[in-house]
Amino acid sequence: RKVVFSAIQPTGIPHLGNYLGALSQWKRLQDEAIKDPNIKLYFSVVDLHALTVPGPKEALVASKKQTLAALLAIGLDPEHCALFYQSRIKQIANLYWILGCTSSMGYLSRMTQWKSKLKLDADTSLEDSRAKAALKHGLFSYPILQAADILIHRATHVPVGDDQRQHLEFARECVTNFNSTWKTNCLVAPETVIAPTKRIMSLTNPREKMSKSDPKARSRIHITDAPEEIEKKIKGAVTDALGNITYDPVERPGIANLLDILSAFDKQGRTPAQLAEEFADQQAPDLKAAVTKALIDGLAEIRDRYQFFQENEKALKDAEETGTIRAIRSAGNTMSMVEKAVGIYDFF
Ligand code: AQP
Repeated sequence: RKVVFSAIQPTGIPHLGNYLGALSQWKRLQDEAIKDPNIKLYFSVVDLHALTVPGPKEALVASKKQTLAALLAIGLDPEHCALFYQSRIKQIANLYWILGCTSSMGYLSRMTQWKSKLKLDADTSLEDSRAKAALKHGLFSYPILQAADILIHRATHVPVGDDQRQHLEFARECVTNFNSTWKTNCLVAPETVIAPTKRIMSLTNPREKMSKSDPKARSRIHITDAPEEIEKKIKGAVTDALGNITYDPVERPGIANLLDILSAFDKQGRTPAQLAEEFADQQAPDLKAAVTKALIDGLAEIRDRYQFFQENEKALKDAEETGTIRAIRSAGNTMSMVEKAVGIYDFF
């Protein structure tokens, strides 16, 4: 039995990093699951997580729709995987609370993402009580919510980017704490599956990862960008003045990023280093032209399908409904076991 869970935040249309680092792997897993009925897939749009950075509710509603349409556009099929909004699975919040009762504050305080947030605020003003008040509990405890997302389906495999490694370790810690406290084995420790593709970097600052929340729209390629947008963004991508093409992610991150992208879309499956050799006598504009063409061709089908799903709300609703029913069934089974284990299942 292989149960796969993975998730994406509805914080905007997915970009090339989300696609190459996560979503394309989801599609590959679906291809496997079609051949093997022992593989079950749960892919969630985690809208409760998005609330850790509050924004206008209209923006969240729009982003949820865009994200779901993008998942369908890349070829995920509700017949073969459960696609659903996190907030529709009410059992997740129940499990979140129960896990929280056996989670260590110390462990949560040591999470890199929390520490970097603390440091950021400490740099602003250590003594400023307003800065401390601005730190929200949701940001501190969201690894528990993430653990609940995974454990509610008794997932065995969780494909994620490298930045999520520590949170997966925490989810396994939740399983150990829960199972040993309640003398049960009903929760399953998930395995972390790190995406094979490297991190895709920002086009405007290739030392930072490409991100949905970067205020510079030019820093990322959305998987739904029109050919002209792709051309403009790649033309403006920051490279260097060293001339010729070599693959050196440390010294030449901008060029290396373009080679990584080209390699990911290369029909012949050439590595970034092999592509660098092919382009050895050429210049950055030649490489950029090749990347632009590869992206326009490689994303064309996704763009068309996205348009279709954006305009067909019924198709979106049907897909989400099918996934939600499946996810609620799976979550309900786990929660019955969990409630029995802790003693809140029976009326008397
Ligand atoms: N640049 C990236 N390269 C490779 N993989 C990436 N992922 C994100 N950025 C890159 C992977 O995409 C999956 C879904 O990400 P998410 O939306 O849940 O959150 P994130 O990692 O925080 O992504 P963003 O784009 O940076 O969003 P914002 O700006 O909203 O925080 C994850 O598996 C992630 O590793």
